[in-house]
Amino acid sequence: MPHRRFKTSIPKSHITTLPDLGMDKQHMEADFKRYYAHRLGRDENCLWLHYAYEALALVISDRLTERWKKTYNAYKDEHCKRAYYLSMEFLMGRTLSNAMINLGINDVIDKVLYDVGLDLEELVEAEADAGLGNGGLGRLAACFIDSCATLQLPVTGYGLRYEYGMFSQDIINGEQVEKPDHWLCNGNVWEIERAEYTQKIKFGGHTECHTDENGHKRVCWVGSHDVLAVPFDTPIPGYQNGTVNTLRLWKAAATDEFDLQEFNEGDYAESVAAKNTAENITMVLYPNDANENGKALRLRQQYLLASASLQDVLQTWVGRQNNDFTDFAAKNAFQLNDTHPSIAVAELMRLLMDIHGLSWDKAWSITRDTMAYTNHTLLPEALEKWSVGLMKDLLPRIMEIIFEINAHFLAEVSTHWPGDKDRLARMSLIEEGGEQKVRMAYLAIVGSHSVNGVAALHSKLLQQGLFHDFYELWPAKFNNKTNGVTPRRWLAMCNPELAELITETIGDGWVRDLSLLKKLTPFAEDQAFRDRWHTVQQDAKQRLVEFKKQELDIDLNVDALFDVQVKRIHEYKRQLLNVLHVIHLYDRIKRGETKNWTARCVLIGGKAAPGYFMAKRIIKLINSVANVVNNDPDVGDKLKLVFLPNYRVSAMEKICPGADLSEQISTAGKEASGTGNMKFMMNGAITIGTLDGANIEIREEVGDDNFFLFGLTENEVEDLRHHYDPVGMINQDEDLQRVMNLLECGHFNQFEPNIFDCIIDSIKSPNDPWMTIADFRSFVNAQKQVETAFQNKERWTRMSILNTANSGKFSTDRTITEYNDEIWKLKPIHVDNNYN
Ligand code: F68
Repeated sequence: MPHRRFKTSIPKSHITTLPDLGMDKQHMEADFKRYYAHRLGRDENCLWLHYAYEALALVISDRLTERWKKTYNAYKDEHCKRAYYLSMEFLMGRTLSNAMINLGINDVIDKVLYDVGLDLEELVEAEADAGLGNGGLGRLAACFIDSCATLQLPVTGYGLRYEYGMFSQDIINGEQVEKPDHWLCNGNVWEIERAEYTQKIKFGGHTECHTDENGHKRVCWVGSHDVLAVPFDTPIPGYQNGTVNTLRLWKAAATDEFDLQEFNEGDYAESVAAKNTAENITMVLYPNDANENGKALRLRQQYLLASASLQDVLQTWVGRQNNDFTDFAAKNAFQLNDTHPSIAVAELMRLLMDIHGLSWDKAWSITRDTMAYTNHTLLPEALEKWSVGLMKDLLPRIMEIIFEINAHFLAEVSTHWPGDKDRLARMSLIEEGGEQKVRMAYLAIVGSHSVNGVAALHSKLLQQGLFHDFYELWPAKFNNKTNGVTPRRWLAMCNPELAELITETIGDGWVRDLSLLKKLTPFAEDQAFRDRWHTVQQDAKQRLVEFKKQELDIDLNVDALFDVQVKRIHEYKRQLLNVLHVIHLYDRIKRGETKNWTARCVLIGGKAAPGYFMAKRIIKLINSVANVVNNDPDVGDKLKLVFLPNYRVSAMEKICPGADLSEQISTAGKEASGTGNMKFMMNGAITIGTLDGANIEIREEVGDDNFFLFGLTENEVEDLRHHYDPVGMINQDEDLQRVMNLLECGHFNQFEPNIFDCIIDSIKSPNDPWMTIADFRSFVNAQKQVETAFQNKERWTRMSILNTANSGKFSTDRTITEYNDEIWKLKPIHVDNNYN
C-alpha cells in the first residue's frame, strides 16, 4: 500500500486552531478567484463553464469540510450511538445548489457571481448528476441522509462509488438507446479519497477449521483472491445547523499482491491484467429496478459493500474498545436498504466469530440487535435469490454461515410449529427444488430485529402476504415507515419562487418542520393569495415550456393542463393506461367531440431497464402516438404528448414545479409507496391516482375533494383475477373499442407493422397482471373531473394550495424521526454553528 504512516503526525493544535473560513462576499470572492486562477490555472480566455463551476464548488467544499471536521469530533467526543444506512444506491443528483441552500449562502454567492460576471444557473447546469441509483429506492436513500444531517443524527451512508452511473437515455426513432454515464470524467470536487481506511475483501478460496489456544473451534477462510475497497467520502450538510455527515462510497481496487507463480512463470501481463477483475466490481451500476438476474458481478458488489462497511465500523470500534463487544449493539445500528446489502447479516457473523473470536450466540445476538431491514417491493421478480453454488464458489465461508443460521432458524420454527413440514420448506432460507437458492429477504428478516415496508398498505400486504409466516412467528418485528422526500431539495431548492411565497406568508419554519405548511390552509380562501399562487405556478410552467423548447424544439401551451407521469417505465406503473387515455382524447378530437375542451399537455418520462423488452416497446408506443398527435393539424393546441428523454434527478427538479396534474396510476397493490407522488404534491400538483402505496395516505391528508381517485382497490384487483375478461370489457365500452381499434389497425405505426402487437396482446390477455383495461373507464371518468376542475381557475388553485398545505407528512424529516424513535434510537448531537 502506498500509504505509510508518519513517524510523527502534525500536532493537533496546528490543525484545530485554523481560523474559520469567511462566509462573507469578500472572502468567498477572493477564494473563487484564487481557485480559478491558481488551482485550476484558468483565465479570461477559458470559455469552458466547467472550470467556473469547479472553482465555485471548491469554495463551498472548503466550507463544508471545516464543518465536517467539527461534526466528526463532536460525534467522537460524545461516543454516541450511531447508525449506518447500507445501500447499493444513492441517487444524489447534483450537489452545488443543495450545498448552498444548506449552508445558507445563496444570496452571498449570487453577489459574488454577479461581480465576476457569471450566471449561477449556467454553473449549476455544468455539474453532472451523481446518478448512482435506479429510481425511488436510490433517491430515498439520498433524501434520508439529507434528513439525518438536518435532524443532527449521527448517521453514515455506506454505498458503492460506481464509475458509471445510471445510463443516459437517448431517443432515436422513438426508441430508447442507452449511453454509458461516465459522470466522473471531469472529476468530482465534492469527494475526498481516504485511502488510509482501505479494507481488504475476500473472494473465492476455501475454509479450514482449527482449534485456537483456548481450545475454541475457529474457521479460517484461506486461499482467497483479495480485492481492496477504497473509501471516497462526500460531505452531507444538514440544513443551516453546522452538522455535516458522511456518505462513504467504496471503490474496488486491485491489491498489489500479484499472483507470484504466474508472475514468475513469465505470465507478467496476465498477472498484471488480473487487476481488471478487481476494478470491474464497482465499474457500473446495474440498471434493473425491479428484476434480479443473479449475475456474479452483482453478488461481488453486494459483498464488497457489506464487508467493507462492516469492517470499517468494527475497526473504529476495536480502535476504541479493543475486543470488548459488550456495548456494540447499544452503540451501532445498521439499516439495510432492501435485500441488496443483506449479506451483511452473514458477514457480521463471520467478522465477529472468525476475526474477533466471539461465540455463535454472542455474535448472533449482536447481529440481530443491530440489523434492521426495509423492504421496497412486493413484486416477486424483484426478490433476490442467489444460487447456492455461486455463493459457495465466491463466498465459501459466508455460505457455511448462512447454512448454520438456517439450521438454528428452522429449529426455532419446528419448536413453534412441530411437525409442520410445509411451513419449514416455505420458510427455509434455502429454496429447494431445482437449483438451490438463498432467499435473501428471509435472511434479512431472520437476521434483523425490525422489518418495515414503506407505506401503510405496503406494510400491511407484507404482513398478510409475502412475509406472513414470519409475521406469525415474530409479529413485533414488523412495522411501517411511510416514505418521504426532503423538502430542502424538493421545494426550497427546486421551486424558489413558491418557497418564497410560502415563507412570506407563514414564515420560514416550514423548511425544518414541514407540518407548518398547514398554516397555508386559510389562505386557500384568500383571493389575492390565490392570484399570487397561480402566477407563481404559471411562471414555473413557463420556465418548463422554455426549457423543453430549447431541448426538444417543441411548443407547449402554458395555459394547457400539464399532465405529468415521470418514473421508471414498468408495466405495473401503467404508462400504458396513460397512453390509452391520450388515444381516447385524440379520438374525441378527430370525431369533433370537443365541446368545452380542456387543452392538455401530457408529459411522460422515464428509463426502461435495458433488458426489459415490454418497457422499451412502451417507450416506442408513447413516441409513436406523440408523433401522430403532435403533427395532426386537427389537434393543434388541444392536445400534446411529449416523451421527456433522460429523466433523472436534475430533470425532476425542473419538471415538478411546472406540473398541474400528477399521474400515480399503478395497479393497486403493486407500487410499494412512490415518492414522485410526494414531490408533486409538495409543489402544488394535484394527484390522479389509484388506492396504491402512499397515494392512500396522500388522499387521507389532502381530503378526497382535492384528489382524483379512480380504479379498482387492491382487494378488487385480487378478486377480479379469477374471472378477468378484458375483451369482454372492451366490447362493452365504445370509447375503448375505438381506442383499441386505432391501435390494432396500425394507425400509430404505419411504417412498422405489428410492432405493437405484443402490447395489444398483453392488455387483452385475461392473465394481464396489471389489469390496464379494467381501470380504463374509471380513469377516463376521473380525467373528466380533472378537466372540469381545471376549467375553474379558482377551484383548481384552491386545490393546489391545499395539496401543498397538507403535504407536511411527506417530509423525510418525519420518516427519519420515526426510524430513529422506533428503530435506531440515536440522540441528536448538536454541533457548534457559529461562523461568520
Ligand atoms: C433496484 C434494484 C433491484 C434489484 C430491485 C429493485 C430496485 C429498485 O430500485 N426498487 C425501487 O426503486 N423500489 C421503489 O422504492 C421506493 C422507495 O421506497 C418506493 O417508493 C417505490 O414504490 C418502489 O418501487
